[in-house]
Amino acid sequence: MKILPSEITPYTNYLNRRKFIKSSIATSLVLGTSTGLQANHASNQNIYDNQLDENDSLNSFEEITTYNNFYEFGMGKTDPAENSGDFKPKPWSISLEGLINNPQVLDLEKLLQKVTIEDRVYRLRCVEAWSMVIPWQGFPLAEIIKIADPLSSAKFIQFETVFRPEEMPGQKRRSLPWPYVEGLRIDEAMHPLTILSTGLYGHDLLNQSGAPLRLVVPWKYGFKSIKSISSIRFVDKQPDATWPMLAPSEYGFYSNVNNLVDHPRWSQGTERRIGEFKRRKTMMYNGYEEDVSHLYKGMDLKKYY
Ligand SMILES: Nc1nc2c(c(=O)[nH]1)N[C@H]1C(S)=C(S)[C@@H](COP(=O)(O)O)O[C@H]1N2
Ligand SMILES: [Mo]
Repeated sequence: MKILPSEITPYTNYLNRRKFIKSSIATSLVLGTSTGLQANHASNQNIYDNQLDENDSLNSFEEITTYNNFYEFGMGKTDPAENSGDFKPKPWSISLEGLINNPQVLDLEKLLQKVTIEDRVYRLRCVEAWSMVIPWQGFPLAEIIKIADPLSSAKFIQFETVFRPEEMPGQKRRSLPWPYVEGLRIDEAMHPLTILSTGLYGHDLLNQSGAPLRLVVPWKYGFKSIKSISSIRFVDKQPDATWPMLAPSEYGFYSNVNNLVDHPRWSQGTERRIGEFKRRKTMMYNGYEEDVSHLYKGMDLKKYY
């Protein structure tokens, strides 16, 4: 696949281009590519972007797919792009487990025929204080929760990444306890901003971005957005999550973007947008305060970081 250098697309151009290609069904934003992998991306016309503004230029496909965190492929930012060539995201299944009425193993291809893939342009803010703006394709996590049909005792969801050391060279080392796990409270998981992503820029996710299915929770630090998900388990207690387990004083379960609560070793007040030189001020809840602050009403955000 070839990506043109002209893909540092300003946000407004992206919108105009979207209008321009409105009539096409399988939309590819990367003009001139047709990999046949895009059948799932018959996106609907509503781009969810209401919290972005004209200062939010899209990061390029190149930036989004060469500067990554995905420790299963190594700890450096370019490792995921360089070391993920052997990973096989097809075929894929996701098991639904735990406190639900419909435990089952979902075939991803079949699941994607049942859901509507939408465009969601979101900011992604890493706990390391860099950020990007990414045009995702995906569907609300709530869709899978409906299929699972949780019992009333299910209060949290735990996600797990696949464990395949033969395909994921980083898993041969103990840089993290494998498999990578993450969790959400069930109301956070049901929130309409929370999506499972299958692609970006109209392309299926590349391996380094979490193919074939990864979580995106735009108001939380990046490590919540767990990649290459193989199971979704409904539980009654707050589940383990990889980074909070490793270093609980540095990474909390909630990990909401909060410019007022610093990481013990650095400030969370500003961030570096990839591709920019000058630092930006970090916004509360990454700019999604209007949408999500009600979820945390009355909670001490210094305690529940
Ligand atoms: N399975 C898994 N998921 C993961 C990670 C990881 O190491 N393994 N890294 C997380 C971190 S720290 C961030 S910031 C985001 C980065 O997503 P991106 O590479 O698509 O920008 O993925 C998250 N999801
Ligand atoms: Mo991160």
